[in-house]
Formats: sequence, structure tokens, C-alpha cells
Amino acid sequence: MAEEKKTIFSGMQPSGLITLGNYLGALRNWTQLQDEYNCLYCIVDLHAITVRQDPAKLRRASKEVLMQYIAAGLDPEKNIIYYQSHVPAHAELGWILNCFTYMGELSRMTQFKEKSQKHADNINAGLFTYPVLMAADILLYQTDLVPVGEDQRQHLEIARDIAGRFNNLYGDVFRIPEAYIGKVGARVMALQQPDKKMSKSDENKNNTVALLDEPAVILSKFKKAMTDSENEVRYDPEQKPGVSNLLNIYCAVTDKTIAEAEREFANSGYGNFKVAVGEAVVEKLEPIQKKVAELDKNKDYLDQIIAMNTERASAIAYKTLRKVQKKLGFVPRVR
Ligand code: ATP
Ligand code: LTN
Repeated sequence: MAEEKKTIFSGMQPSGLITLGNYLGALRNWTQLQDEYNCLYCIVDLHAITVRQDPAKLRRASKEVLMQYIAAGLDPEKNIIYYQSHVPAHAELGWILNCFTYMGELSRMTQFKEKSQKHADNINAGLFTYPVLMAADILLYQTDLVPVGEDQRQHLEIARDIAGRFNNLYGDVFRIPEAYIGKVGARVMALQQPDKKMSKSDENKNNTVALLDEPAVILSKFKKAMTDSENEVRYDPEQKPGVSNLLNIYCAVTDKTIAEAEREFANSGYGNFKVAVGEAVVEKLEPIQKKVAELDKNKDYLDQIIAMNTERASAIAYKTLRKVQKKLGFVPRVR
């Protein structure tokens, strides 16, 4: 990797189909960063098992995330795209950093609180230490910037705290990363419940739009989206969360401003507005869907990309891990 460029790291869980929220909040921004930065985009399968996964579905979803990364425009030669479980350094540094993270700070994490409520029968230790593994992901690569959606801001803060704490004890080991959160699309809300974020693992499939949903399905989900009892297309997230969410989505996929969109729909009822949003989304996703269908026929190409990129990621990760081990006082391995 070129030395002078800054490093970017981000990831997505193969916990289901990539949603429009994941795309607008994260993936789309990633594709705009690939020329200016050295970028690593991980498929974080170790994180995904913090909630119970069906093995066959996890395998398929992991491959689908890989194909969608590429189809959305991430060049696998320029960017290092790989599976987290293929680089064991993530789990190794994750363990070490567990010993530098406090129970108190982990118990304040919003995602932990939400997920433990949702999966009350499986509040496992991995769910609790999820942010520590995420810190390891980021710190292994001496990352400068982490492009994520708004929901991950708190996890970024804890990663910075852990890194700072380690550096205070052992010297300058980790670069302190910063969050990079886009302006539009950073928080796409659920279509039927616009007071909560659109989430891959939502059981109500009418709440989410998957990148790979068929056009007719996408249109019907938008037609069913929750609005309000007025009939005025106006941006007001407090009073009109549903309509505002649709406006946000529309502007994110068309690159129009909110003011332009409000003018455009000034005289149309909600019915027409929702169809227009749905059609704009379909148009944006169509090329990605075509590319995924092509990639899906090309197993050898995908295998080759993963093999090459796993090597590239490992080389960087183990350099940091060895430095950490040395600082801690582990006896160096004789090879
Ligand atoms: P899960 O439902 O399994 O928790 P998720 O949909 O929250 O998954 P992740 O894989 O955890 O998705 O997140 C991948 C990226 O997408 C992260 O950068 C995250 O901030 C971003 N993201 C997730 N949901 C949204 C959303 N509704 N709006 C904008 N960005 C989002
Ligand atoms: N926690 C993130 C996924 C994730 C990630 C990362 C994002 C795991 N490791 C490192 C950025 C950098 C999520 O739930 N969206």
C-alpha cells in the first residue's frame, strides 16, 4: 500500500441482506473514497455470530456481501476486501484489548442494550464485548478514518478510548482513528416504523429495502411506507418522521437537495410521492443487481480476490499484532 495515503477501515456484518440503510449510510460513501485512501473493507463474520446464525445462511450472506461490495463499485484490486475470520489477528487482538476495556464502559453501549433486549434468550459475552472486537479490527490497520453510519459513533468513541489507554501504558502503538459520517443517508429509518433505524436483521421485511430486492417488491414496500395524516411533502423529522425519511432517501439516491425535492412534490399527494421515491431507488439499484448476478456465476474470480486480499490484510495486521505482543512482554516466537 502507498505510504503517503491515509488508511480507511470499515465493515459490515453478513447478518442478512444489505439494506438501503447500509448502502446509503456506508457502502456508497466507501466507493467515493477508494482513490484517495488506502481502504480495507471487511465482512465481519465474527461479529455476526453474536446473534445466532444459521450456518448455510451465514455462508450465503457472507458471499452476498462480498458480491455487493464489488457490485456497488468497490474495486477489489484497489481496496482490500476480505472476511474477518480469515485473518485470525482480529480475534487475537480482540482478546488482548478485552483486558484493557472496562465492564462499565461496555454496559453503556446503546447497541448492546438494544440487542440484548431483542435477544433476551441469548445475551452472550460476545454481544457484550462486540465493540472490543470492532476496536481490534480498526486498530490492527493503524486506521485514520472509519466511514460508518450514525449508529456506530459510540463504538468509534470506545475504540478511541481503548487505543488511547493502551498508548498511555505502552507508548505509541496505535493510531487513534476518527469516525467519518456522511451528511445524507447517515441514518435511514425503518419504512413502517420511522422512529427506529432500518436494520438488516429486522423481522418485519416491510421495514427494510434490500439491495437485492426485486423492483416490484421495492415499489410495493415504498407504497406501504408509513407517512402521516397530512398530505404535505415537507421535511420535518420531529413532526413528520415518515415523510422526512422518504425525502432523505429520495435525495440520497437522486443527489437532489431537500428544498428541490419539496418543490418537486409540492402539489402531489403522498401516493405519487411514494411511487416516485420507489422508482428512484429501483433505478439506483438496478445496475448493482445486474452486477451481482454476473459475479454470482464467477466463483473462481471471487475465490481469487479473497485469497489475494486475505494475504494483503494479514501482512498489515500481523505487523501491528507483533508490536502489541512485544510491548506486553510475550516471549517472541522463534521461527
Ligand atoms: P444488524 O441489523 O444485523 O445489526 P445493520 O443493518 O445494523 O445490521 P451493520 O452490518 O451492523 O448493519 O452495519 C453496516 C454499516 O451500515 C455500518 O456502517 C452502519 O453504521 C451502517 N448502517 C446500518 N444501519 C443504517 C441505517 N439505518 N442508516 C444508515 N447507516 C446504517
Ligand atoms: N459494528 C459495525 C460493523 C463493524 C465495523 C467494524 C465497522 C465491525 N467492525 C470496524 C467499522 C469498522 C456495525 O455494526 N455496523
